[in-house]
Amino acid sequence: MAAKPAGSELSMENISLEALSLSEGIQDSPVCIIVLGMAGSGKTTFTRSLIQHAQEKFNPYVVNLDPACREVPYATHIDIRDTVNYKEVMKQYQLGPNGGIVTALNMFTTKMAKFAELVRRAGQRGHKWCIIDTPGQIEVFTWSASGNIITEGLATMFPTIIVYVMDVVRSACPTTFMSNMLYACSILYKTRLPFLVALNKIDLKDCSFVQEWMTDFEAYQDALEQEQSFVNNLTRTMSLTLDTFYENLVTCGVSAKTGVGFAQLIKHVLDCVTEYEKDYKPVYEKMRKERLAEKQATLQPPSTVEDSGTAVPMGLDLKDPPPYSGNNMFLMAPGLVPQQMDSEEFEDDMETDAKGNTEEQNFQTFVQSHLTAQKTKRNKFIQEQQKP
Ligand SMILES: Nc1nc2c(ncn2[C@@H]2O[C@H](COP(=O)(O)OP(=O)(O)OP(=O)(O)O)[C@@H](O)[C@H]2O)c(=O)[nH]1
Ligand SMILES: [Mg+2]
Repeated sequence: MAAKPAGSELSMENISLEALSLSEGIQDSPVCIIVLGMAGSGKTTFTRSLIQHAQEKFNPYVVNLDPACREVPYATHIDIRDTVNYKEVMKQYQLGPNGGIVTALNMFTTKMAKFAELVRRAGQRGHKWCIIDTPGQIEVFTWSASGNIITEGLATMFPTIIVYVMDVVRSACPTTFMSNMLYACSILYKTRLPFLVALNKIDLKDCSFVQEWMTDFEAYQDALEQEQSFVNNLTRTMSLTLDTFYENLVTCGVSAKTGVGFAQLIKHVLDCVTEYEKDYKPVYEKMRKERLAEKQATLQPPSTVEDSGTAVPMGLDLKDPPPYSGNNMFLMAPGLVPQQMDSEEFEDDMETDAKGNTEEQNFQTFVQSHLTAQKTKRNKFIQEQQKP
C-alpha cells in the first residue's frame, strides 16, 4: 500500500478549533470573502481588482493562500508563502506539485486559531473586509480537510461569503460551462454559504450567453447540439438536474483586468452579507454553540471515581523529547505589522498557546512516522532490486 502523503491525516477531529474564541459569538467584521475558481479563471487578478475597488470603503485585509504562486500583484497582510516554503515541502516529503500544495495548506491550517485571531484583530482595527485568494487548483481548497477547516472556522466567527470566479471565454464551450456549474453547485451545497458567481473576462467575451444558458434550457441544448462530443448525453441530463440550482444563483459580469463591473459586484457582495446575517448566521451560531457545548462537556470532571474508569499506563515515554517543538510560523508580512499592534506582546501571547504547540507536535510526529515508513519502503525496494 502506498504511504499516505504528509498531512493527509489532518481533519476536524485532530485540529481543534477551541482557540477560535467560540464563546464570543460571530463578530460583525471583517466580512470574509473567499475567492474560488478553476485554475487560470482569474482569481488573483480578481482579488487585486476587488481590493482596489473596495479600498476606500472597506479597507480590506488581504490573505494569499496559494503557496505555489510566484508572485501576487497586491500587497498581502498574510501570505502562506511567508509561513510554508512549498518547494521545500515537496523536496523534504518527496511529493509532487499537488501533494506539495495540499501539504503546505495543511501545515498552514495547523495554525488556524492564530490565523483567525489575526483576522479578528484586523476587524478590531477597522478592516471591514478580509479577501482571501486561494490555490490555483480548485480541488486543493474545496475538497481538502484544510479548506474545510478554514471555511468553516471563518464562518463560525465572521460573516463569510464565497465568490466563484468563472472564465467566460473558456465557458463558451458548453461542456466546460457544465463542469464549471457542477463545481459551483457542489461548493454551494458543501459550504452552505452565500454564493456569488463572478463571470470574469467580459472584456474578451460578453457574458450574456451564460445568463441565457442558465435561464433558457433550450438555448443551452442548441449550443450543445453544435458540439460533437461523447459527453453530450451526460451533459444534457445534468443540465436538466441543475435547473433548480440556477434559480438561486446570483451572477455578475466583471473584467478583473479592466475593472468593469466591480461597482455592481460590490453591491452583490453586500447583498450576500445581508443574506448571511439573515439565513446563514443562525445556522453557524447553532454550530458554534454545539461546538462550545461539546468542548465544555469534555472538560467536565467525572462526578464519581467509578465514572472515571481504571487508570492505565499511557504508553508514552516521558523521557523522550518531542520530535520538534520549535515554532517557525509567521503569519504576517513583516513590513505590514500595523503600528497599533504590539507585535511582541502578541507573539508572546501566541507562543504560550499550549494547544498550538500540541498540534505542532502531533503534526511533526505524524511527519516523522511518514518519513520512517517511506525509508523502510525504499530500503525494501532496494533490497528487492539487488536480489539476483
Ligand atoms: N483579458 C483578461 N484577462 C484576464 C482577466 N482576469 C485574468 N486574466 C488573465 O488570466 C490569466 C490568469 O489570471 P490569474 O489571475 O493568474 O488567474 P488565477 O485563477 O489566479 O490563476 P491560478 O491561481 O494559477 O489558478 C492571466 O494571464 C490574467 O492576466 C480579465 O478580466 N480579462
Ligand atoms: Mg492565482
